Amino acid sequence: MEPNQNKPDLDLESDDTDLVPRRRFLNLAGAGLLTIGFGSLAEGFVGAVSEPLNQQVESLIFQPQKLVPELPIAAIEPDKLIINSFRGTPPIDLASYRLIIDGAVDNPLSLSMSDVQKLPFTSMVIRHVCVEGWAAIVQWGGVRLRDLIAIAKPSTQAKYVYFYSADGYYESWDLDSVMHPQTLMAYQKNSQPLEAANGAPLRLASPVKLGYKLSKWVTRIELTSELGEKQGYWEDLGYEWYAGL
Ligand SMILES: Nc1nc2c(c(=O)[nH]1)N[C@H]1C(S)=C(S)[C@@H](COP(=O)(O)O)O[C@H]1N2
Ligand SMILES: [Mo]
Repeated sequence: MEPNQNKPDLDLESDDTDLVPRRRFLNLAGAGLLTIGFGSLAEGFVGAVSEPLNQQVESLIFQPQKLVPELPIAAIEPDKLIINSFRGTPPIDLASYRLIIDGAVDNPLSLSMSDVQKLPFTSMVIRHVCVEGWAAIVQWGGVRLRDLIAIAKPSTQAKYVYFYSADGYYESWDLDSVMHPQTLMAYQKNSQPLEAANGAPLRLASPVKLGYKLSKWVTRIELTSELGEKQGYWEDLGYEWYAGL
């Protein structure tokens, strides 16, 4: 495919998944970040962007972050992941569902699940740890959050990331942990489509954070320059903010 430099800029509401300027993807692909399924996503791209990512984000992508060892698929413990929801499972209509990425970004996004699923798929088997005293080895499949964030083009002000969920849950994270290569927006659990109770259509999954940081039913990701007074549902009740594993 030849890049088409003459087409107009993005129309995020259109049906043909013009979510990303084409050259951005070529850049990411060149960096080895988007290795699977690249062709199909590139198919629909229009426009061109020549500015580099901001330096902070670029360094988070290119400086290798420490990987948490993953476990074999045979180690999964399907019965051990306890549904832990402060307010039950919110109803979500998949047809109208959108993941919003906004705030301190130059290219705000509104993505359907089919848009999200055009990004490279990643799978990992890790331990989910809840502060309430249980843990479970789980396989999660989905997209790297940093791929989504890179497409949204964080501005230099971006330092923190808020996650808002359909049940009213909210969380905030440091940008490093968000950009960690093992932090996923997951839509698969133990090789099956993610179930509603576990956060479908999209939830956070990461081996670098405790269970309460791993928001289910995420509808909006907001990049910010500061942490507000509200930092997270459990944090605002006294739990630790960083909550690293
Ligand atoms: N939106 C939302 N996300 C959430 C929660 C919640 O109540 N609402 N609970 C958290 C807690 S404390 C844990 S341990 C995990 C549990 O995930 P699971 O229900 O899929 O086992 O989800 C986290 N994410
Ligand atoms: Mo938890």
